[in-house]
Amino acid sequence: MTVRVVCIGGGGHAAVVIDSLQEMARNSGVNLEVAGFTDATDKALPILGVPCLGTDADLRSLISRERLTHFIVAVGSIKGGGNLRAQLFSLAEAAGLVPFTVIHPSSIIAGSARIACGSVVMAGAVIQPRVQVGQNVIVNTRASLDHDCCIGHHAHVAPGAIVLGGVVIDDSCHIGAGAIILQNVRIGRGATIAAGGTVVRDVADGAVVKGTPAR
Ligand code: JB2
Repeated sequence: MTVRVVCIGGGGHAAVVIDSLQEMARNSGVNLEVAGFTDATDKALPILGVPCLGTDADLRSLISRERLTHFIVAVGSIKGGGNLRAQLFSLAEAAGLVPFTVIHPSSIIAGSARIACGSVVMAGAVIQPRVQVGQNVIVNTRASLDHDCCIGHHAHVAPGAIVLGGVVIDDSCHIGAGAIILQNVRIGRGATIAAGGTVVRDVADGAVVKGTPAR
């Protein structure tokens, strides 16, 4: 079977997702084709040779016309508590597509870790034993998740973030670039940790914290 993936979104994050898909296609043995992407406008320029197929409203007709089988949400922004990424995930599933999981070949993932469908693990990321990653999560470039972490659906762990053992990150959180989350801390649903922050204690649902220690 040929996997024909459409990316939902056509900005900077989509470029990184498409590059990772192209690396997978070259290295994974999966019969994988990146068919194109949808964007807010159907006039977007190609990304890394991959064409804009239209807008999300075109998805149902694109499935038969482009023989699409799978999708990946390729909008990175989670402004508004992660709703856009969650909404796009539901929309593409409702159209009849299956979420595809993107694993860059240069990432390191322990055999006992579990990555749910529709998530992306970017170049250089490290995921240690017994970690659980939910659906539609971004584990971005060189982020690391140590043993026994649990990452909720639609969360984004930005480049270079370091999440120590036993941390729980609830749905739709944003862990900023270079942030450090100390072991066994719980980050509440929809919380944002600013880039470079160091989290030493639990963070409430929806809170925005920054600095060292983050507050
Ligand atoms: O509803 C939508 C929609 N809304 C915006 N459907 C679809 N299919 N696409 C949508 N978009 C598109 O997302 C915009 O037209 C635009 O092409 C793209 C957003 O691009 P931008 O480069 O502004 O952001 P991004 O989400 O791709 O990347 C952000 O997040 C990444 C994790 C940036 O902050 C990056 O620097 C960051 N690495």
